[in-house]
Amino acid sequence: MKKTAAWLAVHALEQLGVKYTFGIPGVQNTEFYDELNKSEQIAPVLVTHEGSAAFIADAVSRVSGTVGTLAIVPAAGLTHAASGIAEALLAGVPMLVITGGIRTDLGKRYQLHEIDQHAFMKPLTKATFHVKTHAEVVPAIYEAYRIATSGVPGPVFIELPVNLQLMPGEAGELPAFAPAPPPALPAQADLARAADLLLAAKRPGLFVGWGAVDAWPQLVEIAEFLQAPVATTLQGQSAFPHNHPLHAGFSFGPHAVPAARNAFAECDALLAVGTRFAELATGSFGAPVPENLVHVDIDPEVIGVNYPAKVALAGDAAAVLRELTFELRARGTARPAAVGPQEQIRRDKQAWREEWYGHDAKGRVNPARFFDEVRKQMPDDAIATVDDGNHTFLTAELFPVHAPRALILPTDFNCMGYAVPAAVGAKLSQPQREVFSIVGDGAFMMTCMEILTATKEGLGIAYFVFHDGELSQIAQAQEIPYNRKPCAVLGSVNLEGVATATGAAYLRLENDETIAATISEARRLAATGRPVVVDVNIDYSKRTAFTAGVVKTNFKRFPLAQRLRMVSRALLRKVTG
Ligand SMILES: Cc1ncc(C[n+]2csc(CCOP(=O)(O)OP(=O)(O)O)c2C)c(N)n1
Ligand SMILES: [Mg+2]
Repeated sequence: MKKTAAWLAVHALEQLGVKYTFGIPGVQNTEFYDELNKSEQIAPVLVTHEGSAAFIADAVSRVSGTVGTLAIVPAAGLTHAASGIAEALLAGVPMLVITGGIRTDLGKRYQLHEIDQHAFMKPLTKATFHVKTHAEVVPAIYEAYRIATSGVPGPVFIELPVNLQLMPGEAGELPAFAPAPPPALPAQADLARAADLLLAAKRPGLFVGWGAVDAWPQLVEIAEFLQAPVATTLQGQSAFPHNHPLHAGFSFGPHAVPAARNAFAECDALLAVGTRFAELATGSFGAPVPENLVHVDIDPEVIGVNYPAKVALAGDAAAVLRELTFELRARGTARPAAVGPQEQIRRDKQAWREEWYGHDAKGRVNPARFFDEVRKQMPDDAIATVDDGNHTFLTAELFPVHAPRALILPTDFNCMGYAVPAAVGAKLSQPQREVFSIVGDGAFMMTCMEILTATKEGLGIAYFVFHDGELSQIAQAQEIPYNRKPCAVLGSVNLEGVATATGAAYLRLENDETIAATISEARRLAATGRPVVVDVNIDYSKRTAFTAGVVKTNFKRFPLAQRLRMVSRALLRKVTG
């Protein structure tokens, strides 16, 4: 069969169930765009910046389980998109990155957008494909999809040279898509050892990451069987229901909220599922991980890297947990709730709430009152996209997540600018669900023009911008050691102007009095299919447990001489102003 590579690529994407591509056309992919435009299944969506396109595609993958796809120009589009591609790589999020490519039939150098894209993409993707013939197009895209979705999912890059897109060539018989086989289960003996170890523990605990996000029922069953408290990673917040009596909080240890700190204080065996024990998840490696560690992950390479595991269980989270539950049940009956930490967790959570409610927000918006009202009004399955900053940890400590994949955010790559475009991807792929963002003013400025895409697509998204005028997460880290905060105070941005420029509605949330009415008005406006910018006069004067704890963990780790140097510099600056 003679076809162009543009036709073949669209055919392959259709077979894979792709519904949208995100990007900006250029001379080396207009043919691809023309075929996308012809497709009845796929809608190519124009963005304002390819960096946003990658965050949008990431969100599509995270909330829908399908694979977000980029259609971008080589080199310039790809370097713009790189931040979102890297975020997806470190977050284990599948993505297809398709660029045009320079001509392979001219024998000329210094073509437009000519760089070695594959060298550039190598550390940011799981694999790269440079298609050289028409017959390779469909198999390459199928293989890219299999790689993107199997093991730890991640982005895969495909370059389609413009000459192949333009001119038809012999593609041969088109193959049918065959998915990758499911991963193997761990050995029965290892499952048995894990069960014995967990049952022998007095205070077993569960620590769950994004890798366990599709294993809710299995996690709930094991947690209840063992009466074990459950802490999540930052990315894995939606891997366990926060309204379950065994949910303790984000992470555990000195940087966690009191419920999680106390529930894990005497933890003598940990079942960790779908987490790599990365820096953010562990509060800069301050979490007291017990020696008796059962580590479940789809990637055997991550098991035991930061903390040695007594039992390594490689495999899919839900499947491994099903087998493990079977082993546990074979050894006896579930522990009664009365012996577990439920009552302590309930009391600690309530006291934490009261402490926050007692905090004087000085005429601004109290974060706890704000998040409680959001939770009260939003349906359980509403999707929150969050960015990176102080607002991230406030959300993690104060906003209860009630559905799997219902809260997404940048974590290990930790790229600001995620939340605004991610909400576009979330709402496009889940139009029946409410979508809102919690975004810092600094992060908002990075990608706020993408609201235009939301307006153009008729996407009702409530953007709650925490407007404190600072890069607060960094300013807080500067204040104590340096007694000054260079480059962390933002220029005063007119958010109403941004809303007007992008076609969004605008609301100001001034203080605690109007929280309920403003959130409800934002939801009403969003329901009309229009984005809304809510300018939140947030109070940041109370530190998060995370920031306070991580500062201590890192400080304690310094050698004495360095600690003294830092303290004396801070004191000197305090005295001398
Ligand atoms: C692309 C990028 N640049 C810089 C940083 C460093 N950084 C992390 S949090 C933060 C502050 C974010 O400020 P804002 O969005 O206003 O949120 P706030 O902390 O005020 O809630 C900065 C600068 C980053 N993570 N990503
Ligand atoms: Mg800020």
